[in-house]
Amino acid sequence: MTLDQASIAKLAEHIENAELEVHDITKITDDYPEMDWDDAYAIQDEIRRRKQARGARVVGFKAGLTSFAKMKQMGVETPVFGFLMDYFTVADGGEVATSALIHPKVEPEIAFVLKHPLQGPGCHIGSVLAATDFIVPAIEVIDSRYRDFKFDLKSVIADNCSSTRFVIGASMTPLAGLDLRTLGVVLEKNGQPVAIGAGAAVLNHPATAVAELANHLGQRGECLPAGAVILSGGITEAVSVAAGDHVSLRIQSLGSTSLRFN
Ligand code: OOG
Ligand code: MG
Repeated sequence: MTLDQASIAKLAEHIENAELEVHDITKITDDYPEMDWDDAYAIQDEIRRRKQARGARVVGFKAGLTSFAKMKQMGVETPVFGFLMDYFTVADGGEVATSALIHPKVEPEIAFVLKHPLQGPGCHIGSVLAATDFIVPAIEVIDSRYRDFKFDLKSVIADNCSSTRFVIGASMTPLAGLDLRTLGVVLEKNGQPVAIGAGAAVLNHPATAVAELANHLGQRGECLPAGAVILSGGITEAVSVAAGDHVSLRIQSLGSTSLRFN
């Protein structure tokens, strides 16, 4: 850690205000170039604490920057981890108000729901497969608070990895008999396919991203709880959206989900 508690609290407030007041900010490493990974996650934790103090609940966790397409798009090379709050949830087929967002993008993901909690360190793909109850298709809406969606890893971690909304499909698919690596993924905007991929794009198998997330949480004395939504990371690059857009995701064998931006 290089930052004191007062600076962490100040930066958390600064970033969270950008979310709540819907305006962009310059990346925080411009002003705090010496900050380290622990500082970045401490700021993210403080944003989570602020939301919980206002009565919001954590409903899930996410891994991000887990596919080569996303790493290339954002110019980074390591996964990052964040949390999902109750008010990020959009009903399947529901609406998202663009007036509450800065410059939203959507990305196709496979979401996991566990039947047993996963406690790292030491989780691997097998632990994740054994603990998984079912998987569902998910569209994550991301909205970096940083100007022009430009950031480095420490800045994006502090900003809870650009998290803002997500929708999941309503059919629960068990893993038995599925090879997640070869599941085809088609994201459509206004009826046109805009991003196409397969599960293997995420670290060769999306369950690997969930294992890394559990190990990350484990280092911090937390676990991945049963029943929570776990986003394993964008399979393709993220696609910009605007008011009026309808976005739908179809994943082979998993069904579909959609949302509309108003
Ligand atoms: C960071 C969030 C990345 C994913 O699935 O890769 C993410 C960003 O690209 O703004 O959620
Ligand atoms: Mg994502």
